[in-house]
Amino acid sequence: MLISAASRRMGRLALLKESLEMRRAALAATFVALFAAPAFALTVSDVDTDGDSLISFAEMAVLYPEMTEAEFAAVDANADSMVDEAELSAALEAELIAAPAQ
Ligand SMILES: [Ca+2]
Ligand SMILES: [Ca+2]
Repeated sequence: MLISAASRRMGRLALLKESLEMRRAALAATFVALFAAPAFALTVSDVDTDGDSLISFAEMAVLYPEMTEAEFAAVDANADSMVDEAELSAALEAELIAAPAQ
């Protein structure tokens, strides 16, 4: 009697653990799908040539020779003349700029 109650509880725990793990795996897959999307694959380090973790207009022009200063200013949300990681990903998301073909 005692043993069967205990083993029933163990079974329920195992089921709970399994469903939690499945949920975690599904969540992880969602994250991968969101952040590994090729459209958002560009990061600051791909564009930054002097290693200050910021993209200047000159650095941006290497990858985007067509970009005007006005377009750069639209990407530079805090108007410090540099594009940081957050501004770059926001610009990619808003399709202000397109990630170059890999
Ligand atoms: Ca730089
Ligand atoms: Ca900025």
